[in-house]
Amino acid sequence: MGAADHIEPIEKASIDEIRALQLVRLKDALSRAYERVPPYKRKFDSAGVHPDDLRRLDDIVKFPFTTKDDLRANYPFGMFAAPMQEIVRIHASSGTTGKPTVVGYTKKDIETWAGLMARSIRAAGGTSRDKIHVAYGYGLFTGGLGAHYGGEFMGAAVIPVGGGFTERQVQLIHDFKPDIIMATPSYMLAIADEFERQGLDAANSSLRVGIFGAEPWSEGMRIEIERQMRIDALDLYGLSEVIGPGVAQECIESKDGPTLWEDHFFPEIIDPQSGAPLAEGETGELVITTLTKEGMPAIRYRTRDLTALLPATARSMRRIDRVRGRSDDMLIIRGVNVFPSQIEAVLGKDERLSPHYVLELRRPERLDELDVVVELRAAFAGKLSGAEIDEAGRNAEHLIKSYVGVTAKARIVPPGTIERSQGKAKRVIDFRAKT
Ligand code: DLL
Repeated sequence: MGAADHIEPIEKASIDEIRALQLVRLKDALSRAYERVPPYKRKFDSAGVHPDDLRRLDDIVKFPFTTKDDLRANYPFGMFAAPMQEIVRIHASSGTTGKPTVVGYTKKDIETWAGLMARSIRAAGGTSRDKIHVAYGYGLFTGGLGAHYGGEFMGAAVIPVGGGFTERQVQLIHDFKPDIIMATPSYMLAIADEFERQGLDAANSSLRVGIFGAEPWSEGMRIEIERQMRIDALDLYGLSEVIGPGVAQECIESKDGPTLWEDHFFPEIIDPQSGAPLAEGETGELVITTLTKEGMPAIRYRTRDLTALLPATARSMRRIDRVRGRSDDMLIIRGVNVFPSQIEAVLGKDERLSPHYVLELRRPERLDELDVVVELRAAFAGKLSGAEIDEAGRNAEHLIKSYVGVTAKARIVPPGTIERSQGKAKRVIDFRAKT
């Protein structure tokens, strides 16, 4: 094993050492933002705070939050803290509405990111001897290039396939025999189905590990992917505004939620309504401050992702709970808060139902109606009578009512009916008239 295959000392450092490093870096990050990014200076000044007011890590709460709206208001480059001459890469994430959010990286940022992605791949069980099939999209999206640079940084052989062309994905896995695959979890399922369609046994592929993220996925989906592909499936978290993938990664030895790389990111959990800090273990909105980013630091960036901070296990750094969804993905159906991933989790309890589903929302009169459209699992196709399929539908409705608390109508459809995603899956189709 080469040096690149070993855990970095900081991953196992004492808590005191990590907190001391965070404090030094946080002071730097605040000063950099204040001195170089006019929108940060304005926000700090109007909140009456100065970077010197941070003496302890807890003092972070005195500083104002940053939101996606701040990034949009300063589109495209107004939040950059380095002159364009020092910027070597620009990424952007397309929002569902309005302008994309733009992020810039210096040379050092790209190295930091590659190092963090290498660390993440290693935490998932990867080594420099591995071949890594990257099926995340390349381009403005951070998934493909983030995975790519991380894999190369650690000395693995990267196969930059990108998203889409599912038939070819299977052919390349079959011929090149990669050890690791990196994709969105929903796209992994589409690839698994394609193996079957081509008459190939997915469980006997060369793959050993899958590193999945960029969208919420459930424990049931993990079991499904691990069973179909016979691999270890690990959770990778990140967002472009903060760096991209590689903010947090689940460790293969514990498989208990992503470890957040605290030497580069300072996490907080807040109540999404009041903004008040929440204690470890409580679920709320994840807020991240970048500790080392040069090109575009993020100070108390509100991710909108709902999760909890959990105690350290496989490393010295804290973990986050599986991100179940974003506050803006939450559906309110007749007053009940519902995340698509909750529905996904309960559908997984019926072996007749596949993990391919979509939620349809309608408002025929005054009340919202939720239709859960879910595919029958291929193994049951053609084997169940109409009455048995009806029964599976009623069971899905019952599970949703008892576990999620909403009344839904389930529609069981044949395998292959629901459009497959090649990146982030679209789980909700909203037919309600916009008012
Ligand atoms: O999705 C970065 C990424 C690429 C992460 C590849 C992991 C793997 P964005 O396009 O900016 O960046 O979207 C970020 O995706 O705020 C979450 O809502 C969601 N997300 C990312 N990873 C996970 C995950 C990339 N593991 C947004 N579980 C984030 C749940 C995730 N949601």
